Amino acid sequence: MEKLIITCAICGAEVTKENNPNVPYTIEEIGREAESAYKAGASIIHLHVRWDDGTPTQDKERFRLCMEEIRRRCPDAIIQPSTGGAVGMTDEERLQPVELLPEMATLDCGTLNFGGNEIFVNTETTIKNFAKVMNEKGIKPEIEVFDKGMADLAVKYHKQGYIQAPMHFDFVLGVQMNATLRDLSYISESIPAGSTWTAAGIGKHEFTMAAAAIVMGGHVRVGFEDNVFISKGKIAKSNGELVEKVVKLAEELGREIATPDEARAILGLKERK
Ligand code: KMH
Ligand code: ZN
Repeated sequence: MEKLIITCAICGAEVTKENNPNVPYTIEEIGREAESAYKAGASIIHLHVRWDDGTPTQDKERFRLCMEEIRRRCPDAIIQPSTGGAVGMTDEERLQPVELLPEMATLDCGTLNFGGNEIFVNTETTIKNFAKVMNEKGIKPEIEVFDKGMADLAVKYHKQGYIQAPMHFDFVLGVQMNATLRDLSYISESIPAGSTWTAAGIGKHEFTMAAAAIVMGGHVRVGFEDNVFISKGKIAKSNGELVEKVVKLAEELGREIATPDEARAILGLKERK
């Protein structure tokens, strides 16, 4: 089986210091959490940024400063900014970090309920425009999939020329689709051969979905964006602690961890200059 790529979603846009005091807001805190994940074995840092008071932002300059801080501490990590941002942001706001030409960025492939009155809107026009811009800039999309229909839409847009192969999917389980082995098997078998995928189990599902992905040949995402607990009722000290737990699972299950450059090769990213 190919080596395991661990992505760490260190911050997100929704989780707060009230949920876990170690959730990063400042540039220094973002750097600290990225470094903890990287040192533990994460090769990809999925990045949202905040203002110092915790408000989520897609501000390009804030992203630039956070990415510089991450590169200083984790020189070869793959930085993957979010273009999802937070619910209610405009497309223009959300797209700002792609101007910094990261190696990857997220591409959310459908609209979904996001709890309460919140709807995370991704129309066909939005998705195709984001895909086109990323393609023009040579940025590999990580296709964010919250249910099976979104995977189908991504394949349709691929066939229409908007998303290039090999496609890389992130299956987010526990927001809209259930976090079960049946769901993960069904969705991971529904994508084109030659694609890669990672599983992000939300909340209490983080480590069960991680274990499943490890044995199924997928990759794993963990991090405060998805879950703030290291075990039932116990707050994680850092994102690194969550990554360490995945590394231990992978060791037990006989799967080696990919370095960032090995992750680049698996994902078909260009080599670092
Ligand atoms: N915060 C969500 C509204 C992404 O990073 O692309 C969107 C999200 C997905 O987190
Ligand atoms: Zn995100």
